[in-house]
Amino acid sequence: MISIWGGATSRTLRAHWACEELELTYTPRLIGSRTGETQSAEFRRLNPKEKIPVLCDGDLVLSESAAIVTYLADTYGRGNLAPLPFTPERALYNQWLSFIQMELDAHTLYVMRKHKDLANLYGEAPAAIETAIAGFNKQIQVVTEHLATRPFLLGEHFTGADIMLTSILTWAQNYGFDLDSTLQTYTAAQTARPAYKRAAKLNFSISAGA
Ligand SMILES: N[C@@H](CCC(=O)N[C@@H](CS)C(=O)NCC(=O)O)C(=O)O
Repeated sequence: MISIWGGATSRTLRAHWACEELELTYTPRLIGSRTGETQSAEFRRLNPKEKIPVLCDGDLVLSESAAIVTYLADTYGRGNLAPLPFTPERALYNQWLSFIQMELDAHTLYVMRKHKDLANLYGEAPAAIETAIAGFNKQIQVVTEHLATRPFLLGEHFTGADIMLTSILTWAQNYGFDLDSTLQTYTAAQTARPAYKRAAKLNFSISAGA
């Protein structure tokens, strides 16, 4: 039996969305960030990092949104939501996932989140925010150019890499980034998917803490 812990954030949405694309039966455990729920003894036993999302599937306990999306794709999609391992396509999938997590999430949007929305916790850092905005604007151009000639990151098929990227693009839109028309069209197409809509409805049915 699969359960997904966490809700209300772009990262937890990724896990719910992968489950919905694969039409899996799963139990959502909708705890929010900064509500104190990630510090409960029960949750800390699953993830001592005190971070969501976390997937439990039988004896497996897995954190990190990209790892969860890829595990679900490999285990239940079997080539459907991620290219098969040991192929060049899989290498490119890995490349996009690393790029998205580092260059579009951790080094840029998450820096803005920490030092703007969560400045009460992490402190004000205007110079870091400025660098993060410039970094995002530079790196996202690579994605724009890539998507100008194909519908999905991996070409003709929707994969977990598109789940990861779309969660970044909607996050960027919420932060006021002016996305180019290629990215707007791409985001509109992915967020129109029935699985996205089901996942977003569930994921955002709770709020994050203040
Ligand atoms: N690299 C991790 C990041 C996870 C993360 O930072 N999650 C935040 C919410 S988006 C969290 O759990 N914060 C804990 C808390 O604030 O209580 C992933 O992609 O899953």
